[in-house]
Amino acid sequence: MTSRILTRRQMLLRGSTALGGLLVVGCDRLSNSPSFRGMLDSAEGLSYRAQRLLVGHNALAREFKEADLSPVFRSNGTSDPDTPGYNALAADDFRQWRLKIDGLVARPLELSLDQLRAMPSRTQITRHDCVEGWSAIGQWTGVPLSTVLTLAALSPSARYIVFYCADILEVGADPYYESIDLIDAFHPQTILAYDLNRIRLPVANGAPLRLRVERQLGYKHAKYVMRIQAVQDLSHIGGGKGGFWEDRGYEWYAGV
Ligand SMILES: Nc1nc2c(c(=O)[nH]1)N[C@H]1C(S)=C(S)[C@@H](COP(=O)(O)O)O[C@H]1N2
Ligand SMILES: [Mo]
Repeated sequence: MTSRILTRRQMLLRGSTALGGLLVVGCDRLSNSPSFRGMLDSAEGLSYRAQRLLVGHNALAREFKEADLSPVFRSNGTSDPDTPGYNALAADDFRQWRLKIDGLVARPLELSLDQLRAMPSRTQITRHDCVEGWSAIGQWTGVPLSTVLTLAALSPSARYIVFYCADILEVGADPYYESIDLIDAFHPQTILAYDLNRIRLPVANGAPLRLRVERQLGYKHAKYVMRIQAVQDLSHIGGGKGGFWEDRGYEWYAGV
């Protein structure tokens, strides 16, 4: 388990003090954005505001010990995207897979799994809470999302991070997608995970890469992530509510 202090120290060692600056700027920008203000004034904004007030921007989700690990980490939602494109990538152990990072960034990126694995990693044992009423404790290893976003150099106008997935959950629908704000995007426990319980992420749990955003409910944790896009607002993406389930009525900010 990497402590927050160690993460900070690692950042300093790497001389990426720009990251801290980016975070502060991100929060300032966010609170001045008209769409963000609008959301805060809505009913949903009430729980978002309460959560942010009570928990604070950088409060950590609880971390557990190895002894607490669930014997099995079940799969939910899509357990295999099973599209021709995904199957071809999986057949080759995702060697041809590339994570695209684009949108409001100065430096669009395409990263292989090996490149992601070569970056500084974070490991955390956390509890996953699904809105359907089950929980599981798992150990996740991956790259902090902040590292990837810093590499891509977010533009000043970026306010949300969108995750596009490989799976289609409903016939005729767009692929699964999700989004988070910059506060969660730069939170130390928000990682792009490639290992679960010390082994490569199984297809059932989102291979080759899935989001962990530990202070929110299960449906925010996008599996099978193919592309990450920085945007200014969410209204033109999918059904306009910021996620596959949000477009079907779930809350966008799903605090645990
Ligand atoms: N791409 C994608 N991501 C997804 C889903 C999905 O169906 N497709 N289901 C969500 C829901 S509701 C939950 S609870 C978790 C389940 O993660 P698991 O399969 O590792 O248990 O993934 C979330 N992310
Ligand atoms: Mo879920």
